[in-house]
Amino acid sequence: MSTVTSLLGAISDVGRDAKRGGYSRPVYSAAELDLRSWFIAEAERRQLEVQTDRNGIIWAWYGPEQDGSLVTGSHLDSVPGGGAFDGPLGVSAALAAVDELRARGVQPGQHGKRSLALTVFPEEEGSRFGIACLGSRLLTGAIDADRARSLKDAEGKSFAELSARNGIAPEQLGADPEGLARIGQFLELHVEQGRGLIDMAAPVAVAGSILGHGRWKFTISGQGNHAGTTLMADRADPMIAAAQIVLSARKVAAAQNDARATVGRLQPIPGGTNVIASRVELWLDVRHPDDAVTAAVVQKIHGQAQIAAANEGCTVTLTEESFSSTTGFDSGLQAELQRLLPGAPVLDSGAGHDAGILAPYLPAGMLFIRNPTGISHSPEEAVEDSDADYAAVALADVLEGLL
Ligand code: HGY
Ligand code: MN
Ligand code: MN
Repeated sequence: MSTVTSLLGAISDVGRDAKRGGYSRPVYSAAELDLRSWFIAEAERRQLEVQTDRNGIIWAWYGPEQDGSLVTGSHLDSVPGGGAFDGPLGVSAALAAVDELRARGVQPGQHGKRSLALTVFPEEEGSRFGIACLGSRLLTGAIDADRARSLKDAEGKSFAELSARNGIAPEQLGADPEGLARIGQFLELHVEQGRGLIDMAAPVAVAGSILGHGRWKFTISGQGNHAGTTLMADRADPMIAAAQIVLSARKVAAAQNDARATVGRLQPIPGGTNVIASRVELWLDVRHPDDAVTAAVVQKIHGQAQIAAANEGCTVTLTEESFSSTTGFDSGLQAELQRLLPGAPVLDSGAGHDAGILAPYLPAGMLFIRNPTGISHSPEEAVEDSDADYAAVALADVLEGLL
């Protein structure tokens, strides 16, 4: 069994979700903290110098900590009911690549070579505090630190509180130019979250770009009431407007080439079987290569939501929670990756990644590893052992070539 499959095997029971299937590993949950400890132990076993920075990003140094280093990593948090590979594959492949480099006698930080650092970014999925790639946004200053501190999870706990509980001083959260200067180039290896590599019959691809994407929250307010004593004509039921928003998201996006719109999360309040909801909160994820089209899609859905709410005697508000423009990766680094991985196709990503947040600040790139189901953010996400083995070798080849 390869190092990658044995590393992933060692964490295969951490954060299993019996209700949803797959894994639920929200940032700073017991499961994600276990994964952090696992990573730190594996890094220390490899004599890497480990530290957690003021934004909760874990750095494991192979060679002296220095500016302009080569950095590779991913994340360990998951979506609710997610797969085993989204995040942990990149982290495990990075650990296995360290073994590979050592076996090849490659010594980062010596003989004129740059140092190598492995990183784990917190809250990449934004599943607990709502903002995707929160850790890399904090590092780069792409999110206001006060806004980050005040983000709340479903139980009303703030990111500041959870950070403090895990040894991260809330007042220290925020842009970290010294940390950013440590990264000369960033490379993230990630499971492919679609069917591209299946259709191309290739084990690895080099990333070309990341599709622009954002998250918007709709709050529909009506009149909470009794399901039995309230006649149909007397209702202002926010669930009715919410249902029409879900349908309009599908209709509007389906009519717009290349657009994607999803409502994956909808919360009636109070949420009783025999209760007409007083309020419904739902979250819309919209993606398109052209940011102006994304905005137009959201606006159209919002317009239809206002009509649906008015027809039901309800009101609706819309808040943008996060947005990332379509991001092209550094062409020079992309060319290097293609040179070091002859024959690897270039694949654009419909999924967001920390590498995409870093890309406007420094040369960043990604490698995608084949997923035979083409399914992700679901327990059916998969990577064949042979491709997992190959991931470590491909990453080591690229790191050796870039060092
Ligand atoms: O949502 C995304 O695109 C990524 O998986 N965080
Ligand atoms: Mn991911
Ligand atoms: Mn993901």
